Amino acid sequence: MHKTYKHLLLVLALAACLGLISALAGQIIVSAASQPKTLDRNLEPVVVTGSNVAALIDAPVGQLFVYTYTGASLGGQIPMQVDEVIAGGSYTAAEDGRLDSNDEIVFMAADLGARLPATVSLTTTLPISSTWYEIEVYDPTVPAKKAWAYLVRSASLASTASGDYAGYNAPNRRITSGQYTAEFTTTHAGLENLRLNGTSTDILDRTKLRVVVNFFGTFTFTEDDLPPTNPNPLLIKDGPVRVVLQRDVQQSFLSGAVSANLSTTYFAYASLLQATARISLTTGGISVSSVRTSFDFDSDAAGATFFNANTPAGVTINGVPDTVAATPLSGWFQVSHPTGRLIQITNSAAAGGTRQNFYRDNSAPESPDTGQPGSFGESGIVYSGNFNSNFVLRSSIFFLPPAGGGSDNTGAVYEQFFDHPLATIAHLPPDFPRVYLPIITR
Ligand SMILES: [Ca+2]
Ligand SMILES: [Ca+2]
Ligand SMILES: [Ca+2]
Ligand SMILES: [Ca+2]
Repeated sequence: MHKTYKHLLLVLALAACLGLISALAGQIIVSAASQPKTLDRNLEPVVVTGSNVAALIDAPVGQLFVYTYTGASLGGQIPMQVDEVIAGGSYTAAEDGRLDSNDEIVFMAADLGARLPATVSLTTTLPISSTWYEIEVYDPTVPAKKAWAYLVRSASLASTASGDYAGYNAPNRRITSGQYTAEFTTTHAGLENLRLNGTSTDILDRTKLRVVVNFFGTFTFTEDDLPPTNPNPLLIKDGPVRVVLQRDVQQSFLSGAVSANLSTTYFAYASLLQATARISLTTGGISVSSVRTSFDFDSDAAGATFFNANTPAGVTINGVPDTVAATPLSGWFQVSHPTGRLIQITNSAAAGGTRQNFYRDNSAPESPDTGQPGSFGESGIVYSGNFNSNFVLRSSIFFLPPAGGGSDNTGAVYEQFFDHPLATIAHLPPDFPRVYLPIITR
């Protein structure tokens, strides 16, 4: 065979071979299946810290966007926000505008999608940096349940996500979402005026506090003894995904012999209100015999059913006393009302001491009474014994639609969610065509 002809054959064979590889590669792109979304926890946020996505550290926060994949094509952006955190752990409206390790990228689990096939290149689809992350989200209680989102950086993209899940009206000190409104009142230090699922019925009298101190007699301090408007809740951020509020209250009693510092961070999401309270008590040797925190509902809550771990069949809130066991401590309670369901979960373990359930359904006033007379399904926790003077209390309230038949008692499910938040794994994925094209064309 002629040498040149042999050479030509070799080139043709090589070309055919390359063509075959390209065709195979093309086929893989077409046929690669995406993994469907199986995660079904839809009321919770996904929180990714800067340290989870280290390759994006120092990116201007306005250049970060989150996309999802529908299972057939790249979906749009989903609502997200970046909340900046300073070294001490406080949220701030003004750090440096750049992602650092403790800043938080937040979006909602309900908005997540399917897994992008490994063969789809985001960098050839979107005008983005070659550094982007696949965020895999899974339910730690059922790890096979997963969903995905894609965190990208771009100097040229604009935010196109629609949706604003929670807002804050500062003059009325009101948190508003489609699922609930709640107000920090000006009449006492706490919450009142709670309305569920867009209805006008206010089912909450107020949140209450009772501190019983022994000092040449027994004194009971209430939420009315705390400053109601000084300070006001400080709005840190009213973003599309969550409202971040901070409230720091300092108050002393008995001419300064007893003082309390209460620093609370609130996150208000569409169907979830989270609070983290740092509590510090200085008692100067004076005995604090008990502290009680509770939610007192009002007569408009009458007819609702109260559940907790000890009361699985429920009792009717109607101002007529019921038997609800004080022990063992239930980590949650649920109130089911025709306007919706509310489930509160509290992790009080860090308080130490003796903790018991408090429940009072009695239209007769207690002594001292605060707010509207009497108690309607008033429920909370009583702290006594040798509890700690410095501790962190974490709590969440889930707001659900009215019960739609079947078993209505779902508090234990949400306690599991509270105890096991959604987990994330951030992958820096190989960008498939960019990896393989150089091998083919070399
Ligand atoms: Ca920071
Ligand atoms: Ca920062
Ligand atoms: Ca009752
Ligand atoms: Ca009351």
